[in-house]
Amino acid sequence: MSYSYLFKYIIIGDTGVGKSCLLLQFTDKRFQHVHDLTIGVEFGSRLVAIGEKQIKLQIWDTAGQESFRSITRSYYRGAAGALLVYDITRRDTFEHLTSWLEDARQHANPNMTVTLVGNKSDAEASRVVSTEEGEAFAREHGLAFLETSAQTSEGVEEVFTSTAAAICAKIDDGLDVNNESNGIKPGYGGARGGGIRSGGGGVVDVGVQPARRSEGGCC
Ligand SMILES: Nc1nc2c(ncn2[C@@H]2O[C@H](COP(=O)(O)OP(=O)(O)OP(=O)(O)O)[C@@H](O)[C@H]2O)c(=O)[nH]1
Ligand SMILES: [Mg+2]
Repeated sequence: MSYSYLFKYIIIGDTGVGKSCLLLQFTDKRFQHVHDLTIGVEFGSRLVAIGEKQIKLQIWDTAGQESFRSITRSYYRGAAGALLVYDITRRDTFEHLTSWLEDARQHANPNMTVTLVGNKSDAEASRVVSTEEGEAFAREHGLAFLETSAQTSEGVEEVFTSTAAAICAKIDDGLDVNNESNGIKPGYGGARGGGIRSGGGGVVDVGVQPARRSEGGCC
């Protein structure tokens, strides 16, 4: 199947927040009840439509356990998008977000688009982090924000596609699609022109563009 661009994503956040389940729901529309601890890094991919363009998402699901942190860090480089996930039923996973952002700032491409994801929104009775707290953290750090449930699939499609839309907006603003360190590769069979300027760069805000701002443009 042809696509206009390939975007590389990473999913990061503490162990048990639901990173692998989010990926499984997005790629296979399934939910897994047991915590099958990720060892190192797993991988998935899927096409999404952004406007009239097909975008292939190549998604790296990292291990949240502290002991794998150095492996995880090596996957930041060359990622166009990151989903930074916490669990709305576990405050420690929310409190660790600044440390994850610090890692991203140190190891990722400065153009990387980061979306904050409050997962397990189905578990309302066990919620300890309010939606407002998530929104405030995202606002403070210039991130897009969504709550999701990998169990019911609520918000899952949107979190992946809105991040892709934000990356498309950066391409429209001149992000170099031929520089692989930006985590983007032109595909085949899709338009490579169509208003896209390449080689411009100029977006240097450490992955803090809101992910929901683009609905058209290049993609
Ligand atoms: N209720 C509920 N449980 C979830 C949700 N997402 C994941 N879980 C559960 O949370 C546990 C951990 O999910 P995983 O996706 O394996 O967590 P992870 O973030 O990949 O963990 P590591 O691989 O160790 O980093 C599992 O028991 C899942 O069934 C959700 O949206 N709602
Ligand atoms: Mg996992």
